[in-house]
Amino acid sequence: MAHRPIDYSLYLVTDRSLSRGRSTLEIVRAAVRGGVTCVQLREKTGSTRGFIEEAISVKAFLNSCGVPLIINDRVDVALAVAADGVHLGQTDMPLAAARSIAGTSMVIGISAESIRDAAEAQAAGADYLGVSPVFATPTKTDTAAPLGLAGLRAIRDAVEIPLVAIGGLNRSNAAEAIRNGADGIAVVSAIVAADDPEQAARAIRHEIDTARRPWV
Ligand code: TZP
Ligand code: MG
Repeated sequence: MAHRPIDYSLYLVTDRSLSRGRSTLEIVRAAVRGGVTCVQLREKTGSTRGFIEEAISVKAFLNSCGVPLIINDRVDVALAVAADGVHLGQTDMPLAAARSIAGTSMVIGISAESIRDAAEAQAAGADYLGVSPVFATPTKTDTAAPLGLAGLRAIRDAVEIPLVAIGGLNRSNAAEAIRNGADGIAVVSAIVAADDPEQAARAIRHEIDTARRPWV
């Protein structure tokens, strides 16, 4: 795919409702200081215009530090702000339709809840998968049953494209997700709702780095 390589290793997914009154930009800035390498803007409520305005301001900051911006659900918003990518679930716009609109320079990530989802998405040209949910989480309620580490490993063995583990990930389980085949750890509440999002990101970053360098 004709886009620059993305470091998925610590992937922040925003959630205004969990931010405890802090702005999304504030959370994103702190998280990037703590070592987040990729940011997905996820706005489930509010206006399209508000989403675009927020995306523009977050993107201006992320561009200044070389961190990519992915937009959740909305191919139109991703295109409007020239985001690096869009993330689509199993009931969002089909991958083929998104690709036909967005072209090959846009990263397209797909949520996979099974080996079948994962294999189909890879065959249809997904750039990466969000493997979901690895652990139980109160943050998203319309999910399938948790895959567990064995489910993550089974998807790892079935596809070659980058996998980002999502659902209940935090500093105590990030390393085992990496050791079971995840290329990245996607986090909502463990960073967004933390007392200190920068420190929370740094602690998860440390776990990921240690798991990737088992000889250290
Ligand atoms: N997709 C699958 S699980 C999930 C999303 C957006 C929520 C993950 O949130 P948390 O707080 O990191 O468990
Ligand atoms: Mg979606």
